[in-house]
Amino acid sequence: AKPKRLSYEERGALAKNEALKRLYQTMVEKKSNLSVAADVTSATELLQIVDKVGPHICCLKTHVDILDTWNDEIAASLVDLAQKHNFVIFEDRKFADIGNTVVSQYSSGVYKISEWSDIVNAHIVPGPGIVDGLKQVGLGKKKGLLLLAEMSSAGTMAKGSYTEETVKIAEENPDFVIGFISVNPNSWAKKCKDGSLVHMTPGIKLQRGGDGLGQQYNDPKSAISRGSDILIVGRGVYRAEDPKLAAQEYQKAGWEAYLSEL
Ligand code: 5IU
Repeated sequence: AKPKRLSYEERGALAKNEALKRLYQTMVEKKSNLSVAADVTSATELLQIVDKVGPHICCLKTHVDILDTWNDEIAASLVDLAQKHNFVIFEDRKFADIGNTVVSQYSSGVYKISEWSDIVNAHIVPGPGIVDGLKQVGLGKKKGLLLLAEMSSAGTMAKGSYTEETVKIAEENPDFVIGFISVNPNSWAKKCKDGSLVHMTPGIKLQRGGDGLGQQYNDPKSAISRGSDILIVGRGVYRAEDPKLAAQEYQKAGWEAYLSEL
């Protein structure tokens, strides 16, 4: 039999980062390990969808650079919705530059991501300096960083020793790195001694398959059994006829899969 997993409560108690503690707490309070990727291009539609799915998610994943418009008011509305429905905001920015550049990309520009998002993510292609740069901006603001250990797309080069290197960098930065973007963490994360680190997994859909552009879908139950903690669902929710109902369905599927692992 598979060894039992630590509960989200237990993981939260081990967490060394404020944003990570908050994330686990939200999951427990709402009985949700669902993150919705609301990848619509209309800012108005984004706010409408988030208000509908808000009660069912622990985390909202955004791609702010696909929106047709952006201003401080939209940022404030997202933060209001996060408070209203109790979820954290993860901007899927995938930083990939040298430390000095990501400092500005994270804090400045049109989007000022560090002002409204709780979590961001980064590739480790540049080496650990990217974490140092992002940490300089985010640590004092109680933010957290996910490292891209794996990707869900076909032919991804994030595998093998590259994936394992993310564990090393994460464990060297326990105050700021809160976990990974993972697809099959049970196959590599045993080397990770820090049991608090979270695995968030994109490419989730109740109907498996792909999208013709490289995306590969896995269903909630098998993703959780492969070691995932949080399921990221985009089109499965926002393209559904009733996004609220779909979010509810994914919430239930993800939570039942989690309970069956304990
Ligand atoms: N996303 C992936 N795969 C990855 C990473 C991010 O799909 O490896 I890192 C993002 C892209 C999109 C969402 O915002 O997750 C998945 O959306 P769909 O469920 O619509 O495929």
